[in-house]
Amino acid sequence: MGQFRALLSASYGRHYLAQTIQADGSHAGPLIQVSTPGKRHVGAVGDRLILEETGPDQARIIEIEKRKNLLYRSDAFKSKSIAANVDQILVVLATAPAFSPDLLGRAVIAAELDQIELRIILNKCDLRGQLSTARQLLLPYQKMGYPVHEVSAKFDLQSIEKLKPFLKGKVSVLVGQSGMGKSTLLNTWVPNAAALTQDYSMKLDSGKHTTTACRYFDLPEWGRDPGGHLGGLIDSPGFQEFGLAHLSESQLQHAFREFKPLLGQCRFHNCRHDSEPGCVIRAAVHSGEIAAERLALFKQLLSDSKTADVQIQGISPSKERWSTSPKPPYKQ
Ligand SMILES: Nc1nc2c(ncn2[C@@H]2O[C@H](COP(=O)(O)OP(=O)(O)OP(=O)(O)O)[C@@H](O)[C@H]2O)c(=O)[nH]1
Ligand SMILES: [Mg+2]
Ligand SMILES: [Zn+2]
Repeated sequence: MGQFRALLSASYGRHYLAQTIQADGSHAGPLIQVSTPGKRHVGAVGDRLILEETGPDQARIIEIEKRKNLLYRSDAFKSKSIAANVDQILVVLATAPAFSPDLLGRAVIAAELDQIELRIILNKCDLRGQLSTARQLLLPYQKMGYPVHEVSAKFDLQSIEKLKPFLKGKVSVLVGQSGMGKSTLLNTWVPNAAALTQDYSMKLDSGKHTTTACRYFDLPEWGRDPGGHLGGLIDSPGFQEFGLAHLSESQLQHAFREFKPLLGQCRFHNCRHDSEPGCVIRAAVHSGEIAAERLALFKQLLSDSKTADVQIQGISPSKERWSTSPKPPYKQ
């Protein structure tokens, strides 16, 4: 039986669905149920696979091609992949229900770590009442240079159209809390997404887990860039927590974009910007240059990272157990 290349297009836990990669870069044909021999091949949506047919619409993983990045979240105990090989993260927020600034802050750190482009989409701008509060919360991010797009997926199609040029030729992943409008955005950009979503859920464990699965969708032809690359959009389930316990202290220091110009200028080279004298980061917070919430987030992430270390050295087995290939960034 032959081997062929396919895209891992949906995953729920260890259940994967894949689609054949066509010559034009699109993904077509029936959804293939993928089995993973042993624990060797832990995949993520967006992974490119070498598969071997084992039956009608069934195959096993021979190899996961080297990925350029892997977006995942982790706490002290386990990690969950979101997507692999992404070019862009679209953080979807809404005016109402109010979004969590903490989750936004963490998504930004994850993007910075892998140098993945990030855009903030503020959806439901038709709900005018809450708009100014939301804008206020986004100011620090705008100041740091992250693009913010105000849209209404439901009532302002023009605002959605305007984003299309940013999606062309790229693989973008929609992340955000439940109810922010990720799937509504997807359905506006990819008209056949609803049908494909149904197909995914039917084949993925009899549809029980639709809302917890990550799924890949090809963009329509408008999503092709001048070089001929067709963009894609990954819809992810809404989550409340974005654990980044896998980041080391040094990675954390460098993942805060606005800290960068000041790094190395604190009196102590190993300053944690906590209560050390001569801390330039804290001084920047006092002068209003750096938002206080960002320093608070830094301290929180540093403490999460330490807790994870304790778990790893103590009761829990090695981090290796949840690692994927290539390995996620380890602590230094
Ligand atoms: N007023 C308003 N409602 C919207 C807009 N976009 C989406 N909604 C509504 O918000 C609700 C949630 O939208 P979804 O697209 O399912 O949200 P989601 O982010 O995919 O949520 P999960 O799949 O649970 O993570 C739905 O009832 C949508 O109709 C908008 O622009 N304005
Ligand atoms: Mg959704
Ligand atoms: Zn400092």
